[in-house]
Amino acid sequence: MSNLFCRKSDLIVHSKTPFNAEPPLHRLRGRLMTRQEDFYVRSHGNIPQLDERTHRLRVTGMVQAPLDLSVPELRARFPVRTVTAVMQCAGNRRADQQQVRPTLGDPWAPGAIGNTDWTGISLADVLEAAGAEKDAILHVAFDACDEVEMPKEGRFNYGASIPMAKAMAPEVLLAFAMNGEPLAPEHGYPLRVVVPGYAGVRSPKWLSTITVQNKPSSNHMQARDYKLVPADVTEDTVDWDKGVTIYDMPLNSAICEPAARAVLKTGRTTVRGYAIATARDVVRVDVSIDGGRSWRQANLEHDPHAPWSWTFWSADLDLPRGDHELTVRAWDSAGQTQPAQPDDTWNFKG
Ligand SMILES: Nc1nc2c(c(=O)[nH]1)N[C@H]1C(S)=C(S)[C@@H](COP(=O)(O)O)O[C@H]1N2
Ligand SMILES: [Mo]
Repeated sequence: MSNLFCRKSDLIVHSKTPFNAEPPLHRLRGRLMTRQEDFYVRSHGNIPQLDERTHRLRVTGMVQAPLDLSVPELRARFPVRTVTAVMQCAGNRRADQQQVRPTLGDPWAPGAIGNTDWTGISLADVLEAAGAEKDAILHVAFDACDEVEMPKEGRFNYGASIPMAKAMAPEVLLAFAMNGEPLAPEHGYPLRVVVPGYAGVRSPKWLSTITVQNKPSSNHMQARDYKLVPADVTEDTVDWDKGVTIYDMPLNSAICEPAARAVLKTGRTTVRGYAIATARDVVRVDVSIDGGRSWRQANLEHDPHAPWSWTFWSADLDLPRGDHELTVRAWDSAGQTQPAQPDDTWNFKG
């Protein structure tokens, strides 16, 4: 663990056990490809210390030929590929919702997100080799090595699932490297799932088992958490079976610079941030200096070869003397934009 605190010493730590931390926003916005040491960490349990030579991945369930392979065996047997993609926690920017009303969960600023080159093998290739049934109504469940402990549920291994249609998509990886470096222990060494476009919760780290099955994972993370509920539902009244499972993440954008409540010189200021539209493209970003009464367009920076990557935006603004409320909103390629008021998306889970 001491190595972890050295590597991640520059992050804003929300909790030490389990370890949850995010980078300062100016560093996050400093590079299109987030460095591993700047990459947020979201963990629900311990950080297992595993060895890629002894760690095994099992593929089971509705498959003709179950597999049991080490990471070197996976690497040798399947084509290795790299996908540039954002990983984002479903709780990213929760601190903004908490300004509306309190919620459960850590107060993530806009730093629970990162963009990197993930290198690994396609989940689709592994499912193919196992002779998996591929009906679109099926689900692919993942189990991990870390142990989560909760007051009511007790101790259990982290797990989640994704629908078969997404599992067969070429961008979904079993990854062993970030930006060409082996995964750090806190990011899932030696093997993790990466589901571009989906909330981070569906991308288990320290992957041990893949199960093809006819229903979503029954793991707490899938069945009793990470679901979208309306604003009138509370911790006491929530019916998790009625919540909508968070898979694809919504359109989002954030201001990284200047920092909130910054005191600036009068005159020209460059405002910078990121925007994401997951499966769609960000086509426009608007910035306002009067809390959303008037808008002007920002410049966009996006790698056209990396559809799962984020979009960086910037705008040079002339700020007269006085207080200014800076606001940003992104537009996606379907012409949709973000809600005008933070209250519109508030829920007790944040
Ligand atoms: N095994 C395991 N996988 C996990 C988690 C976890 O706690 N345990 N957290 C998930 C959540 S909620 C997120 S947002 C991402 C965070 O990945 P990172 O820590 O590499 O940034 O991992 C996901 N995969
Ligand atoms: Mo998350």
